Amino acid sequence: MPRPRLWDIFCRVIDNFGDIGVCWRMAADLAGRGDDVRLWVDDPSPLAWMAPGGAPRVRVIPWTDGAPALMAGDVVIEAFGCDPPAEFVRGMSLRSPPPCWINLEYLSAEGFVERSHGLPSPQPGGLTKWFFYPGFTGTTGGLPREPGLLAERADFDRADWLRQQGLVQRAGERIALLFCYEVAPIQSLLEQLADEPTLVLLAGGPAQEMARGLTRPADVRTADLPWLSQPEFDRALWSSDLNLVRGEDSLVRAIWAGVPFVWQLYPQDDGAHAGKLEAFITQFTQRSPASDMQAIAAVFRWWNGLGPRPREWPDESAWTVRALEWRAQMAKQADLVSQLVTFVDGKG
Ligand code: TRH
Repeated sequence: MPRPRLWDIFCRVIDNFGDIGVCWRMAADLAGRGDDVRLWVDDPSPLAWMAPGGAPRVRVIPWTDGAPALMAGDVVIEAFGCDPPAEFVRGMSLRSPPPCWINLEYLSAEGFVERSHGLPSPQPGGLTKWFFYPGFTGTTGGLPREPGLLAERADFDRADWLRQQGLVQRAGERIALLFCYEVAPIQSLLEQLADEPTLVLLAGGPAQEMARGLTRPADVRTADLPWLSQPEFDRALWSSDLNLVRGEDSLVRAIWAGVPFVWQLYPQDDGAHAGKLEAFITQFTQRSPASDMQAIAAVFRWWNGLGPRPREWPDESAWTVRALEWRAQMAKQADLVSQLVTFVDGKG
C-alpha cells in the first residue's frame, strides 16, 4: 500500500475518556509518522482539553446519525467494536481494493488476547474485519508509545514542570498523582501516605470532588490539577513518585513513567474487572521476588475493592525496581502503531 495512507478511525464515547483518549493518541501518532487520519467521533468535546492544539494531518469529524458521505480511506479502524455506519461499510466494499478493516480492542493481559490477536472475521460484501489486541507480550499488538517518548521522559525536568503549574516540591516530600473512579478508598489512601511527607496531585474528576470533604493527615497536602492535555498529563505522571491511575490509557502512561503505580480498573457490573486485574498481576509480578510482589498485588486488590487494606505497604525500592524492569520489558516490544502499520502492510 503506497504511503501516505488515509486512515479512518471510528470512536464512540461510551463513558469517561479512555475511548477518545486512545483514539486521539493513535490518530496523532499515525499522523506524526506521515499518514493522514480522519477521526470520526460522536462526542469530540473532551478533545478541547485533551488535545487543544489538534494535530497536523488529523481531521476530527463529528460522527452523527447521518451516514458519512465520504469514501473510505486505505485503512478503517473501529475502536472497541463501535460499528461504523452501514452506509460507510457498504462504501468500503465498493472500493478496489477494499480498505483494511481493523477492530481495535481493549488492552488486557487475559489469555484470550494472545489467542484472538490478528484473527479474521468475514463480513458481508466480501470484506474481512481483523481483530487487533493491544497487550503486554510479544504475540499481541503491543502498547501505544510514540517515537521519542522515552527519550523525552529521560530528559524531563520535574522541578521545572511543577513550577509551571505553580507548585513547589518541599524538601523530602514524595509526590503522588491520583486519577481515580468514585469508588476508590481515598481516605485510607491519605492515611497510608502520611507515613512520609507527601504532596498528592489530584487529577481532574472524582479525585478532586471526593478529597474536598476529607481530613488530610498532618504530613499530606493536596493540589488540584486542571484537566491537562495528554502530553501534559504524561508529564504530571513523570513528576510523581507514585501514580494511582485508572482505565487502560493512563495505565500505559504510568508504565512509561517508570515509577511505582497502582491501577484501578473500570468497574464492571458483572465483576469482569476482577479477572482482568488478576491477569495483569500475574504478568506484572512474574520473575520477581515473591514477597515484594505479594505486597504490590495486595495494594492493587485493595485499591479495586477486591481485598482488605494491606497491613504493610510495598518496599519502595523493590517497587521502583519492578516498575523500571517492567518498562524496559515493555519497551522491547514494537509499539502499537508500528505494529498496526506492519499488520496493514501484511494485508496489502
Ligand atoms: O477515563 P478512563 O476511566 O477511561 C475508561 C477506561 O478506558 C475504561 O476501560 C473504558 O472502558 C471506559 O473509559 C469507557 O481512563 P483512561 O483510559 O486512562 O482514559 C483517560 C484519558 O484522559 C487518557 O487518555 C488520559 C486523559 N487525561 C488527560 O489527557 N488529561 C487529564 O488531565 C486527565 C486526568 C486525563
